[in-house]
Amino acid sequence: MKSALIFILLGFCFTQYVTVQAQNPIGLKVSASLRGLLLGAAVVVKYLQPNIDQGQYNSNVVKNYQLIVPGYELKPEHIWLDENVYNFSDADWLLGATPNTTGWVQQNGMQLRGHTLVWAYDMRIPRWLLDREASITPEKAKTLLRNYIYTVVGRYRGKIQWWDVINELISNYNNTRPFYIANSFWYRKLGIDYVKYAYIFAHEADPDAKLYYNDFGIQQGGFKADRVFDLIDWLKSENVPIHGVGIQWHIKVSETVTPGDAHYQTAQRFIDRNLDLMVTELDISIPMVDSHPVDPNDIQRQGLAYRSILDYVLYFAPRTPALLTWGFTDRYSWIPAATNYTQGEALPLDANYQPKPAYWQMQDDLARVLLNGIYRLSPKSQPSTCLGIAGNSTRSAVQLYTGACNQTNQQWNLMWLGDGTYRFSPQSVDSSALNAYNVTASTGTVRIYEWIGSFDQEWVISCQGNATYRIGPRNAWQRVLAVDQTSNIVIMNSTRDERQQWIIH
Ligand code: 9MR
Repeated sequence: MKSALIFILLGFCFTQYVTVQAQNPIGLKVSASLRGLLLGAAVVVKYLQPNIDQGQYNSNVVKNYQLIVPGYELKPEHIWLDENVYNFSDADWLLGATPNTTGWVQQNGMQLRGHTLVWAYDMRIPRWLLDREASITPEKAKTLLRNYIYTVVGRYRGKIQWWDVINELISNYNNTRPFYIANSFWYRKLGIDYVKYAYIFAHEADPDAKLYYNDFGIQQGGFKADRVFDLIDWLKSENVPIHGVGIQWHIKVSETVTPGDAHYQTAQRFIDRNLDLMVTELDISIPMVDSHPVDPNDIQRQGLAYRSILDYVLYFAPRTPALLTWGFTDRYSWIPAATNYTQGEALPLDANYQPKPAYWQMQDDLARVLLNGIYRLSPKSQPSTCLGIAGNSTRSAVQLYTGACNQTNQQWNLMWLGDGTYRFSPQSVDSSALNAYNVTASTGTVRIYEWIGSFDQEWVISCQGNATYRIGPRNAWQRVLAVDQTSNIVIMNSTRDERQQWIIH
């Protein structure tokens, strides 16, 4: 029985072997928020209107996400109609037109990611600007860029927490320009320095906004990613304000992601440069024929792929504040048309808004990672020890024991609380529960305390992708249960050290 249980538990952690059954779709955002993760999706503003698909588009956004990115409505091609002429109607509907007014975003408790101030391709630069190219001096071009960024970022100052300042700058082809950037109006007028100017202007317009560089095809490292690293190193050496990188993640179902692989290494390289990292445009395409998957098993594989990317995001917390998919329902996705209908069904909800395995896998990964039962908890750094309590009182201290851990004070009754958190009660004093103290102090402590259902007694468990788990207090998600250098049990900031990884067995 016990070994069967362990097998199941390891299965939950080694995602390749898991098939998750349909459950109650509690909504992804509840469980994501407990982990401090913002789950988001690209939306089309006009579909948020209540009459579209009987309100299903709108209600599914509200139920599952805390963050949206307008797929089109904040781009220069949509907003910038002429010099000093702007179309803010959609953006105002989302955010409110003036500092004191709100829009759909605030009214629904959402946050918004701005995409994008500059898209480096001529195809995405307003036509009127290209038409006047011959008569625009470099100085005038710089003024135009400044005015645009000041106007757009300034209008929504304090309402847009993250901006893609530059999107898709690095060309996929060799060329003679610095960092192999794409040719564009801005490059022809201002050279590579326009990139610097864009970040500086955005920072001046909203000093609190986090400024991102966003691109595709860089998640696994390689030539293009190396050029992005070069670009970032240059920007940093010039003291340009850049805070994060958006990796788009438009991938095929055949791309697998496992801890330690090139995807993880690439993420670490960004984080080593003191940048935040977001998955900004995830979709996972399935090969299609006649509007059906070529291989029906791909729908399950896609679920596991979604889960593995969520694992990767959770692994790098708190440097990974958000994961966004590019759309959320197969009803509206750019993939079929962009691939001549050879790829499709790339998102977590199907064309009728029904959850797919991708949805269940994410919900399962975010919410319920372990079954109720009696467990031992061993830190990975000291696997032959286990967590136990030092006395029989309901307020006993917690410490590590060495040995087989067969005593009831060395085993924990793990209970799912139904909302993404768990209670840990020592078997010997089952009326009490593991309780965190001073969770926000530099070092918090733990002991057991009578179970009263307070947030200090509720714990979020995340799989670390290698059969170990991170255990964090509900009310301080960026902090974790850990063993310190002198083997005390403490609460500290997450570093992913082995002292913070728990084998739950
Ligand atoms: O999905 C977007 C589509 O509606 C727009 O017409 C198009 C051009 O603005 O952009 C699409 O979104 C792209 C995103 O802005 C950047 N990465 C690739 C996305 C898919 O093409």
